[in-house]
Amino acid sequence: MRVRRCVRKRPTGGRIRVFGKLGLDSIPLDEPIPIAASAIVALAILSLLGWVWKRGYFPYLWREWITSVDHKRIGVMYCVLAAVMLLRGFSDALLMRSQQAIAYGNPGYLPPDHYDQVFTAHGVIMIFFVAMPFMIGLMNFAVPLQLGIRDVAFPTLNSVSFWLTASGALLVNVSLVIGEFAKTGWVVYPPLSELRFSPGVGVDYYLWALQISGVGTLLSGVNLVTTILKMRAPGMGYTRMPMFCWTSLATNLLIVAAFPILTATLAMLTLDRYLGFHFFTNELGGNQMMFVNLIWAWGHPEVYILILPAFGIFSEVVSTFSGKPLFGYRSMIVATMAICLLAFMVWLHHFFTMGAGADVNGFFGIATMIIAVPTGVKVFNWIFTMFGGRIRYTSMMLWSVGFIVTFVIGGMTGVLLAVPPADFVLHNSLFLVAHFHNIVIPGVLFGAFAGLTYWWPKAFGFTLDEKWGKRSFWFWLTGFYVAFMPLYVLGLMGMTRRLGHYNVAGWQPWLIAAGVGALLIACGIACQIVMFVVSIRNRAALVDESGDPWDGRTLEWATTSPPPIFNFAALPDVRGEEAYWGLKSAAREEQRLSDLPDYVAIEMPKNSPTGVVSAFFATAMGFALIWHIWWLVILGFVGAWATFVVFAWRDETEYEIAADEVERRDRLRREGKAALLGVPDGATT
Ligand code: HEM
Ligand SMILES: [Cu+2]
Repeated sequence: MRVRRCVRKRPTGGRIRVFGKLGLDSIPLDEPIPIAASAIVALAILSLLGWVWKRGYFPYLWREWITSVDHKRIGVMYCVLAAVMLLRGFSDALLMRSQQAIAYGNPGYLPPDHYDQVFTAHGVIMIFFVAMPFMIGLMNFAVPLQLGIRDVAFPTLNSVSFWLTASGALLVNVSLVIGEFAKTGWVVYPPLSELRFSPGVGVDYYLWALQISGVGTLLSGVNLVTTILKMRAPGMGYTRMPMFCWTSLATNLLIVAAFPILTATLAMLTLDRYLGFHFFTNELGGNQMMFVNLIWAWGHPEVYILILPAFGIFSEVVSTFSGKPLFGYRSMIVATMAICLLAFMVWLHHFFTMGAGADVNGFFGIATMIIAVPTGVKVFNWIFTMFGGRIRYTSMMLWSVGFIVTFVIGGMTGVLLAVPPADFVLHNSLFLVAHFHNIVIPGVLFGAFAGLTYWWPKAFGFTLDEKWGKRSFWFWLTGFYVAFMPLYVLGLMGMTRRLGHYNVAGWQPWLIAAGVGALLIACGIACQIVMFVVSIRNRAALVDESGDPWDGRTLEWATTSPPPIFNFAALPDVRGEEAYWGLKSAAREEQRLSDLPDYVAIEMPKNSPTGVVSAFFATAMGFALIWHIWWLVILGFVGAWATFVVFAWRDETEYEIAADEVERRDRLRREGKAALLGVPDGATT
């Protein structure tokens, strides 16, 4: 995200350039903002690394986290990645909000070249490296626990997926210092993104960052679909799965179906840019509308890939904190699968103005509106779950109620945009920008925050500070309204999106208001940082001994907090919906815990550096492809491939945890449960 002159191929006079297009002039030493920003970031990273090194934490991090194939650890790392990238994506948002607040009748402080990179980077980072890793991380963490199993289907592959995602995020951040990022908007429409109009490396950073992380996403989709279809605890039929597992299944089916489209589309644009193909050029048979069709054939399902897991989280939270089973569980499943199917039938609403004609537009407009039906079913189910319940207004419940109210507004403006004649007026305006933030902020971010707070004690053994959590919620909620409601007005006033400066006096007050909203959101983020610090400091007081701090209903609360590496000493025997609630009720009624199982040794997968090492090579390969450093491309590719093969060849991929140890851990768990439920300790009987 920085200003660059076009990097044109220079005649090399017959010399071979060892570093491709890369040279000292690729680093923008003459531009203070990116250089200062990256210097600060580099300093922070170096001091963090220095601290880790000095304290001797490196071996621990390597052994327990970086090479871990444990789904819980990988889930946590995804969330850390998402949280860090949220800070980056939000800084971009602050840059845009402050620029637009002042840039009436003057150029503001960000030159156009720079501004264009900022909005592109913001969109890309928020979608691919904040929303996606939050959702994939939470699914990774919670789904195997909820299913009552020990890990995902392919644990090592899971680690590969994570590290490839991290590799993509790294490449996007490298573009801040070396070269430039795309200036095309986050869906890189040709012909603007073709070599002719974007000759720099910005679009290439975009292409390779998304291809590498996209492979990771596809693999994790395959992994989770397999896990959910094949690996549930005994007795856990499909209609006994927690709602979060259902929405995760739908999400991962969408990933498996949609991400290959993205891969193919970006590959074709890559061929255009690297080898002079003409898939999407204006001349020689190319068709740019083909790109627009394809990218949205992925892009619309992507919206549901992000939102469905959040729907699942809200379902768990609303039911738990209303003290009731989820209302209309089966209708919720039908609604989820209906959304999953409809997600593939509406993509054309992203380009009603293409000129497909009234009939086609009418069809896609109506198909889009139909999605409101299953979504409405869900909203009513959440409300009916709360109705008559004993509601505990924890911060998680606040995020959920804030979501329901706000999301309904965003949904309605979406139905409005689905009316083709209305879209002809509003498309490409700030009305659209307001609409989709009105969906993704409550729908995805609030869901992620609710999920983080909900499962944090499961991951770390202590709860998060509620006072700071609630403060953060109120700042985020009010900040959202102040930042985005003005954009609806601005859209209706005719302000188009992606404007770096403007000369309509009437717009400025609304843009200043939007800037104030962004500052309120910044306070919300600050409260979250305080929340983490305060909670970690007070962890002794916030400790969760029972493994079940929220009086939960699903199986993740049956094990300890944090769970042992194998999650469950014996796989739970599921006898109905809400498996853990059933176990708890039975224990209370019979005044005893379930019988002691026969403890046997458990085999768990060994940690593996496959993920991190192959992602290291993949990053090198991506960087080399961006800069045309062909020897490094080959080295990176061979390295990644060889790593994969060498580690796949290992004979011993599992280790054993002795039955004694399993028993010891489980007796501790039973003591906690006995104390929680007020029944005599089953371990002694
Ligand atoms: C947290 C507060 C956020 C603020 C203040 C914010 C602000 C903005 C602004 C000012 C723009 C440019 C609008 C224009 O075209 O003039 C924008 C664009 C965008 N934002 Fe956000 N945003 C936020 C969060 C998010 C989140 C959470 C996501 C997605 C998960 C997101 C996705 C996007 C996308 C895709 C674009 C379009 C980029 C493009 O035009 O290519 N934003 N945002
Ligand atoms: Cu759409």
